[in-house]
Amino acid sequence: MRDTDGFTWWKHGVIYQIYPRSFYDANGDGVGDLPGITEKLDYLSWLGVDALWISPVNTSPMFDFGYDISDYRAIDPVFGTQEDFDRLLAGAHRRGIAIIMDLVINHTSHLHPWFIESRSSRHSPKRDWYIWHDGKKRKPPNNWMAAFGGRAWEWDGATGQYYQHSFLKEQPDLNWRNPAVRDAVFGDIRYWLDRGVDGFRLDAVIWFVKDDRFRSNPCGWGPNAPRPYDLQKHVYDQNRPETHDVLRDLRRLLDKYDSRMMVGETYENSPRGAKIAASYLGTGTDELHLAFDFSLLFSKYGARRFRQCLARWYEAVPEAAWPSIVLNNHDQPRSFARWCRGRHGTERARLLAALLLTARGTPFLYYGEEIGMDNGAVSRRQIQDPLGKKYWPFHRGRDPSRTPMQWTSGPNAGFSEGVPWLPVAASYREVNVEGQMKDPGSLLHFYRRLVSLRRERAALSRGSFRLAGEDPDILAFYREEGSGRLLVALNFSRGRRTMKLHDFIPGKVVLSSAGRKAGDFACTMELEPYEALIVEE
Ligand code: TEU
Repeated sequence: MRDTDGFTWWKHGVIYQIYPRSFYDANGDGVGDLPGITEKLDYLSWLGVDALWISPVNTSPMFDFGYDISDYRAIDPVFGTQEDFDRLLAGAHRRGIAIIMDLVINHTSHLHPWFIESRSSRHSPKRDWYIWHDGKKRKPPNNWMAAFGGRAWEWDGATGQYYQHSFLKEQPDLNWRNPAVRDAVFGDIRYWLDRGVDGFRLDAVIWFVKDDRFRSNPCGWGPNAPRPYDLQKHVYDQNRPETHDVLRDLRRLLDKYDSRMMVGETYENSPRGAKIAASYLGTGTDELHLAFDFSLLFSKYGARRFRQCLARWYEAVPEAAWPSIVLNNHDQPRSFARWCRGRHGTERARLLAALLLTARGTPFLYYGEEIGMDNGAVSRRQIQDPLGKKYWPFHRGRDPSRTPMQWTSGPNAGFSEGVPWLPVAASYREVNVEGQMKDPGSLLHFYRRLVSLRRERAALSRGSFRLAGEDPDILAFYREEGSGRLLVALNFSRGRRTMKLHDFIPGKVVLSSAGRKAGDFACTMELEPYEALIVEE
């Protein structure tokens, strides 16, 4: 891709996540598709993003909406054809945009031919491609739970053994200790690399390898306790050391190609998140290219908390590696719903935009974040997500952050001419791309300005990072590269605040969310309520 002097696309560019079912529906069946993404490439290029991560589009029976793959080499007909994929790839590359596929290899669908063969008999040559185990006195082999509810073990009456699944029972876990599994999956990965795909987002990395002695987990108290899954410490079914071997092998495979990358979903919802994510970066050059620390995403709102998240994350990332920054994805409530509802919502959203796009690390934007999309309301009848179906009303599932992209104020928010697979969120009349494109003062234009600033100022995309001050309401930091030094100051309070900085040198405004003109002089650091200010010294 567009690697030029000092610019590596996955380090210095901006990555945009698309949930393909919900982005744009080109054929009117109510489900977003690949031709829909291709149609919107001009929009994405106008926004200025450097890469798209597209949630899974491979053939799938859709028990988990694509996170259960039954053919790694094929495109599911609901999203289009192989040719549609090639057209998208070519169209993106023409515009200098890289394509990152979602690689779901912790598990397959239970309808993948490998699993069908594996479960056909205890003597099947593919038996050991999955994790089979005898029961203990008619009970599951150990106490492992599935992240999506119930036991991690499903009884197979026909062959008299249990198989293990970290998520749904329709998502049996592959046995990554088996070299034949590596060879087969690596073959499928090579297939996409040879077709020109630029990178992969690796699903569920921390679950790849399980304890070889199948020891039961000790009791514990996790983030969503008393959900049974969080009543144990996941010592033996997560973050096993051998997972690093798999990543090192994968890295060697990718390194045989030019400028390809992989970013791992290194999930953890605890203060250990940064350390765990960073551990999968290996030495910085031998495992993942990028990992996700979800601490910001799970954090409460506020300068102090966000500062602590950044500090921990940067401290954990190895010297030779590179951080990423993320506030949203398809599994969690939208940042707008978490932090920006009510008065001053848009101002708060601007602060988040500035944080995402000026901190050090590759920013990941989630579709709709750039216009301030809120969670949608999804009634019980409309629920699609298996998690919501299972846990309603305690957990309403992940549908609210997956509602259709809001393109216009017209029918179905301009997403589809059919009946959308999920209802559009009520905010679409006021919050949509068409309206915001016409308004230079909109959130969308603010994002676009920030994205282009990163390209103009190497200090923002590549520069060093140093926290400035300890103010409880203001998150401020210096970004420095060569002779360019920028001060970024984000006022998270609803009041006017003056920053005390012993080493502040008055400078020119580069960007302000509170109406100051670029080029004006900032001689004191008095910040308006919720102001994001970038000053060049
Ligand atoms: O997610 C794994 C994961 O950690 C989350 O599922 C998380 O535990 C859950 O969403 C909390 O609500 C990945 C994908 O991102 C997710 O969409 C898939 O459903 C899952 O793997 C299974 O493939």
